[in-house]
Amino acid sequence: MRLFIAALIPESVRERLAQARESLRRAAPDRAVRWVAPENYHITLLFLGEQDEAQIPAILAAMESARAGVAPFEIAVQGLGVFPNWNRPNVLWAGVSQGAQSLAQMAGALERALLSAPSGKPFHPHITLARLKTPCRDAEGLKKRLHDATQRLAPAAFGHYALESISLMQSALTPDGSVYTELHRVALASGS
Ligand code: 2AM
Repeated sequence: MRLFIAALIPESVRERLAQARESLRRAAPDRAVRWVAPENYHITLLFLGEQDEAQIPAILAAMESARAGVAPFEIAVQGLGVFPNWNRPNVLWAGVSQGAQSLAQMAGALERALLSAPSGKPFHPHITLARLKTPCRDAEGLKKRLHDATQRLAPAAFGHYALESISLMQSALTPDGSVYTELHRVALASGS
């Protein structure tokens, strides 16, 4: 089974992101842009990839230890950008302007506990809104339309919420795209 650990997003933030998605989609209605369905929005803490079901207890234990000492904290979702950069946009994302440090602390602890070879890549908490297939026809035009549309949405504040748990998620690949299911939820350590 294909697994990842994520911080989920409440309905209020999801709705505001979905509104932005619609205005971006109108600005760049290209087939080269694969829009993520709003019900799938999340912040990935660690992608685990294909895992045996027998690994789940060890993964839950790592989640328990990563949340130790992390009380529920505020996450503000704000800003739009692309990975790796506007010359070669592959992923269009919404960013995190508050709470990034606590997310990074948990992501680091999960990576140390669960990956034999840490990626070494810096952790950039984000919500993927779309994936771009480039090169595509009129790639320059697409980049410009998307760039201008994201600039128009600035400062692009999508709301904030208290993160109270982290979730073990399963990703099933289907012809219609990925379907995510929450398998387990681990509460943050309230009061510590
Ligand atoms: P992304 O949002 O930046 O694309 C489920 O696939 C989640 O795991 C996605 O949010 C995805 O991040 C993240 N992820 C990280 N590395 C991945 C990989 N190698 N393959 C698929 N998803 C990955």
